[in-house]
Amino acid sequence: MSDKIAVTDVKLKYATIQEAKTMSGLRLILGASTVPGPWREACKGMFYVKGVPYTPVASAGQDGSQRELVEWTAQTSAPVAIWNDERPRSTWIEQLYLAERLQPEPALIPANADDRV
Ligand SMILES: N[C@@H](CCC(=O)N[C@@H](CS)C(=O)NCC(=O)O)C(=O)O
Repeated sequence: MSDKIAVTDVKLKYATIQEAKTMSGLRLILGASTVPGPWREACKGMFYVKGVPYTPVASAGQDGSQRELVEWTAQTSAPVAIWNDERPRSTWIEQLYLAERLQPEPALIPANADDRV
């Protein structure tokens, strides 16, 4: 086993942004990097615990740039969650509320506001 992480070690099969635009359901635009980014892993984790399936989508476009990401989501960060034809959600709080709406159980936001801090 090599002590280096290679691009081929990434196990997720990523759709392109072009392909993802023709799909329905949940698509998560993720940085297709071998290093596990905290925002990406947290976003994947939220939908994993909810049991909501998603299509991973590579944030870099066909030409390796962010052009297609910006055209679709009007910003440059990842992850971005897109549910059906709703607007792209590029911040963690929007992604959390989307996860809660799509699958309320198990709840990730405590019902009692005092328990949220
Ligand atoms: N937009 C996210 C933050 C995600 C974030 O900062 N992601 C990093 C990579 S893990 C990124 O895309 N940075 C590049 C950029 O913001 O243009 C949020 O507000 O929850």
